[in-house]
Amino acid sequence: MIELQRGDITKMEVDAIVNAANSSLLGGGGVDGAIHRAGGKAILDECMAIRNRQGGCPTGEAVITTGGNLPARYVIHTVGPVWNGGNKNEESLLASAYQNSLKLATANQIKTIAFPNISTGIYHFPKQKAAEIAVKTVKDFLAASDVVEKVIFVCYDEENFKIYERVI
Ligand code: AR6
Repeated sequence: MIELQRGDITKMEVDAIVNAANSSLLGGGGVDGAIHRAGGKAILDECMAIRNRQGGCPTGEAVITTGGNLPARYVIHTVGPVWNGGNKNEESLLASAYQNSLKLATANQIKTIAFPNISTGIYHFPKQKAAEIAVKTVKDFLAASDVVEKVIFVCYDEENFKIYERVI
């Protein structure tokens, strides 16, 4: 089951929200900044522990932490690709970011999960193409999933919301 919402992902009452992080896991701007601000220090503490253990999170992969003060119990931090013209494997790396987030959700018995529009802000991935990849990857995953039941795409900007309305 797929849903679409316009708004702020930090407010979502779901089992997990996904963060569009960077490989350092130390926080940043955009949705990453909003999640760390709203979720508090517990999230950053766990990110630091993961960093110390495995040296960050490569592009296309995902890690999981507490949701801290958020309504969501967990935050899944994934790293989308920086758009670099389209010949640097950006499309498959974006699909991997969604897939690996969903695999981690499955491993943690997460039933409901909300995604932001990964890579479409500071990382400049073209929004239409990103939405097509996101929706297809999630649909394919849900069709074969018996743990994750609901995926909510949370669009912060109007342009992405309109694109997702058409793509879904
Ligand atoms: N809720 C939902 N979506 C949001 C929110 C929010 N509160 N705030 C922004 N967005 P971006 P990226 C949307 O730039 O492109 C960070 O510095 C925004 O409208 O957050 O993957 C990280 O540390 C856009 O559609 O992430 C990385 O360094 C989408 O979130 C880098 O940015 C993603 O925009 C990652 O860049």
